[in-house]
Amino acid sequence: MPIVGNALRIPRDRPSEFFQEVAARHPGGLYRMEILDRSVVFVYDPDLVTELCDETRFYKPVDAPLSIVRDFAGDGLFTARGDDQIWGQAHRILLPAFGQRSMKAYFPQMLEVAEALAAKWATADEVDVPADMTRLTLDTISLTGFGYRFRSFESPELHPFLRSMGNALTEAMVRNQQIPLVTRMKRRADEAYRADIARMRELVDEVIRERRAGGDGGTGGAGGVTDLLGLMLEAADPRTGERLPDENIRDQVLTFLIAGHETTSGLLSFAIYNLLRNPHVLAQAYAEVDRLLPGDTVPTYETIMKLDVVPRILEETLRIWSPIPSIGRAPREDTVIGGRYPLAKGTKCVVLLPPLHRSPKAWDRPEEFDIDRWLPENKAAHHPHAYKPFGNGERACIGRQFALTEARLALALVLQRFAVSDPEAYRMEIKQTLTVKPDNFTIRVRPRKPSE
Ligand code: MNH
Repeated sequence: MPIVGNALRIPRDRPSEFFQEVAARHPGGLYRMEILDRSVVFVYDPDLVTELCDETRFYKPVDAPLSIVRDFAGDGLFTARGDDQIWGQAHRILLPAFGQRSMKAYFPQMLEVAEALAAKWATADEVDVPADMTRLTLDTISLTGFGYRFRSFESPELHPFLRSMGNALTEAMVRNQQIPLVTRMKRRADEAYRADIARMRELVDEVIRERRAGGDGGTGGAGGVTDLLGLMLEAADPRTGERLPDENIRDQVLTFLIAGHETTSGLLSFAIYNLLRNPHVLAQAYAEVDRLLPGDTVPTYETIMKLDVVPRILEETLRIWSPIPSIGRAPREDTVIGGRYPLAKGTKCVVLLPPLHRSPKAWDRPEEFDIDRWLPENKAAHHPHAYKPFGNGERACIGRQFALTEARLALALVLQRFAVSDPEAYRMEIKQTLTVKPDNFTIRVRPRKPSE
């Protein structure tokens, strides 16, 4: 259609499933669609994606929807433009907070939050998995990153920050498919959007204020390692010698509060779903946890790093159900991919992760949940660019190790303590904001008896 293109055909609450359905009808591995004033090329053939992942030819463009998310995440790492020097500066300052040594230092705090989840589940019968995984991951990033306690497990309601965040992300998605004139006309929606952004910023200011009032550099709880906020407040960029401006610190804190929890809670929820659908894998996982964490052994960082089945469950979950359904790429110059598809400089390309991760060209029995794909001997034979749950290149996820450490621990603790089941055999319903996760997913949990 004129002006809006195909925008009206794209369902607002599940755009990613729509793009996937179109992909299923176009087995060639790419298609182009006009959306508003943009011409977008969707790509999911592993060999074409390989070309898009070449950093000398393509970059991550910060256009819609990320340019809309900038309304609240500003110049945080996720939404900053790659050629803007603030991105490099923040990236270099924060990188040390994501190394192995930091993960080990955060471990006691990760355990404290995981124990809060286990304590809640010990007295529960039915639990809302995505809601509790959201509590877990939000409390974990805020405690380890900023020394701030949300205490989400103490409240039956999710924290108001999450409501504002959910509203703002939903509005960003709506705006992504709406012409700017309509966005300007919807005054009410705009007021609500601004109010939600203001509420999120208030919380960020409180987090920073608390730290400054406390007077320590963030080396407090984290075993002598400076946490994210400590680094941002104290450290200078090794290259330019400059510190981050206050305004950028606010953008980063909000970015980490969002990026640091939305995806990992989705991963954990999808992982539990996969275990329930695949009882033989669940049995393998119980056997591993009983061997490494018998009885009520308290998990240590070292034990968690010895797990083998649990991390393979997480890797396979990220293949079949990627919490981030797509990443954006654009060519630096006019180019041709696949030897025959011309792309003009700056063309918006979207790598669709679900069809890439299930491409028959790269994966045997792609629909099957098979954790043995991730055995070292099988991994070596994978297509090099058919698995991108953490994105690509220099703009790939900085929090990957953080997420995987946190998720290994949480899943291991759940398996050590609980027999999980879903008597009603949950059927997957996807809820999408910027990320996707299961909706209305409740399960039954029972404390485990030694023989179970
Ligand atoms: Mn994470 C970027 C996926 C957990 C912080 N993350 C990305 C990208 C993907 C991604 C994909 C690249 C997006 C793009 O190309 O536009 N992230 C994940 C997944 C998980 C995850 C699947 C969990 C599972 N991410 C985390 C955690 C944190 C985090 C945990 C923080 C503690 N992620 C980020 C940040 C970026 C990012 C910050 C932006 C990095 C950059 O561009 O410099």
